[in-house]
Amino acid sequence: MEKTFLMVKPDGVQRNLIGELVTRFEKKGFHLVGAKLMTVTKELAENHYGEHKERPFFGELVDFITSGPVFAMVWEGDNVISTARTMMGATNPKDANPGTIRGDYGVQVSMNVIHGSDSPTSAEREISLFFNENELNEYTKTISKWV
Ligand code: IDP
Repeated sequence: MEKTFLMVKPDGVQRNLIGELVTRFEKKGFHLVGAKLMTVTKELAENHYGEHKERPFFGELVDFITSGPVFAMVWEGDNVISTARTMMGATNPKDANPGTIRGDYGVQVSMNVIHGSDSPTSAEREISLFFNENELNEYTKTISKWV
């Protein structure tokens, strides 16, 4: 079953949105496999956002993601990578549709509430950057056959 890495960014944690965001993915029917509140080190931030190293906002991005705790999660489900991206909305909250997470809760592109892997390759990479194998839980809910 497909897995993705989702992270409530420091602004989402500060604004008490963890529960709301977890609820959205739970109610959608996705399956929580791992979760933790953690502070991202500079090294982890630079690795995670490595593809943006040459962008002018890279320093600001690393400073922001390390500025306070994040809530890191692994979710499982059919097509979860792209469906979670749809639920998150466009990168810039200005362009994100109402009903999406960034459309409903974000204002600025630099503080856009949530991160989600954008492909199977990045999901695999990001899950292994943030979680050890023993932090991922394989279990079945009886409801799983209904969703
Ligand atoms: P994504 O988070 O929707 O996948 P990416 O293009 O991978 O978007 O960018 C990573 C993060 O970098 C974004 O979520 C956003 O917070 C930040 N970012 C993107 N563009 C800008 C910008 O122009 N200024 C400041 N931050 C930006």
